[in-house]
Parts: sequence; C-alpha cells; structure tokens
Amino acid sequence: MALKRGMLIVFEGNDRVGKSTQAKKLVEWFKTNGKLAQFVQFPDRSTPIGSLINQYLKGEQKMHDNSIHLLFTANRWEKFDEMNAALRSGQMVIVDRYSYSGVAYTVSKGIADYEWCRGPEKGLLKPDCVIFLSSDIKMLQNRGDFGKEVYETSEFQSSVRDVYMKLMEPNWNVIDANRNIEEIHQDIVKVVEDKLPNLQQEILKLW
Ligand code: T5A
Ligand code: NA
Repeated sequence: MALKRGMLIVFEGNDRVGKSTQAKKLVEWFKTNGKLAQFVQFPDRSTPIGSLINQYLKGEQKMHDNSIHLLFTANRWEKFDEMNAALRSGQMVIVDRYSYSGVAYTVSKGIADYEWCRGPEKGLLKPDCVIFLSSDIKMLQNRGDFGKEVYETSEFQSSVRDVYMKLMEPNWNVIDANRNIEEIHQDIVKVVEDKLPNLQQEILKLW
C-alpha cells in the first residue's frame, strides 16, 4: 500500500549556521516536485508564548532559566495538533529547530540535567529525519547579525555544539555547513530522497 503520511524533517545546529535558509529551500524543492510541504519554525514568535520568548532572546525581558525552558517546550506543544494533522494528511513538515535545541541550550547553561530538560518534550512527534548543519563556531561569528541575541557568544555556542553531539541518534544526518548554499541543499536533497521510500506509516513519539 502506498504511504499516506508526510515526512517530519527537523533542522538543527548552532545559531547562524543556515537552518532557516536550508529549511525553506527544502520546502520549495518539495513543492517543485509536486508534494505539499509546510514550514514550521521554533521558536514560533507569533503566538503569545512566542512573544515572551522573543522578548527574552532580545534581552528585553528577564526570565528564570527553568521558566524559559518550559516556554520553549510549551511553544512546541502549541503546534502539535497542526503538525500532526498535516503529516497525517500527507504533507511534508519541515521544522527549523525542535526539542533538541530545547535540550542543547538549557543543558549548556548548566542549570538542569538531560532528564529534566527532556521531560516536558515527552510525547511530541519524533522526527523521521534530523538534518544537523555542522560548522566551526569561528565561521559563524562572521555571518550577518551574529551576537544580537542572548545566546550568541562563541563560548556558549561551543558548549551547545558539544551537547548536540551527545544527543545524536541514528536518524541524524550531519551536513557540512561551511560550503555554498546550493551545495549544502543538494546534499540535503540526497538524504531526503534516500529516506522517503523507507518511511514507516506509524509516527513515533519523543523520548
Ligand atoms: N532556542 C531555540 C532555545 O534555547 N531553545 C529552544 O527550544 C529553541 C527552539 C533563537 C534562539 O533560541 C534558542 C536558540 C537560539 O539561540 P532562532 O530564531 O532559530 O532561535 O535563532 P538562530 O538559530 O540564531 O536563527 P538564525 O536565523 O540566526 O540562524 P539560521 O536559521 O541557522 O541561519 P540563516 O539561514 O538565517 O542564516 C544566517 C545568515 O547566514 C547566511 C544567511 O544569508 C544569513 O545572513 N547564510 C550563509 N552564508 C554563507 N554560506 C552559507 N552556506 C549560508 N547559509 C546562510
Ligand atoms: Na533561523
């Protein structure tokens, strides 16, 4: 029987590594190839919770570290029903940052362990494929606007990268992000084309 559901593809990586650029290009690629595809971004700054997160990231609003962690998670739960329905109706869902960001950034602050960080993510949809855009932190500092938000220091970003390495699972694909946009895109397309035929009907849950 032909597969009816869409694929859940998550982009992860350090700040400025090119996640939004590549996620949007992948959405366009699906559409060009006759598939319905949705772009989802976390944090989704358009909701009331997202607005609080935005103020925090810009340094306009102080927040307890555990509180901001839970807000990021709550922001993902806000999108659960919509993402679930889209996938089950056969749409591809391309996500710019997800639960792995939640864990990587909070663990890097040294205020909570993996178990505490993962807890509230339990039950969210598990990605079929994670694209990890990998780069030297030094390269990222030279990209436009690096340093504008609270987590954008090279020391913190190095720690985030270390935690990502520990979170890696078999459904992760590491892509060298220190190349031109088109080359990176072609590699991502290869990964996706390879995985699509092997998609299982069941959508798994995190963690
Ligand atoms: N966060 C997030 C948490 O702490 N917990 C969570 O649960 C979540 C979801 C905001 C912050 O929140 C933290 C992580 C972040 O610190 P965000 O809005 O996704 O999250 O912030 P960023 O990751 O910083 O998003 P950016 O837009 O800055 O980075 P992207 O999406 O990785 O990069 P992109 O595509 O916007 O590109 C950045 C710049 O580089 C250029 C682009 O044109 C752009 O100027 N660029 C390239 N230049 C050269 N070569 C390439 N290959 C390039 N690709 C893109
Ligand atoms: Na982004």
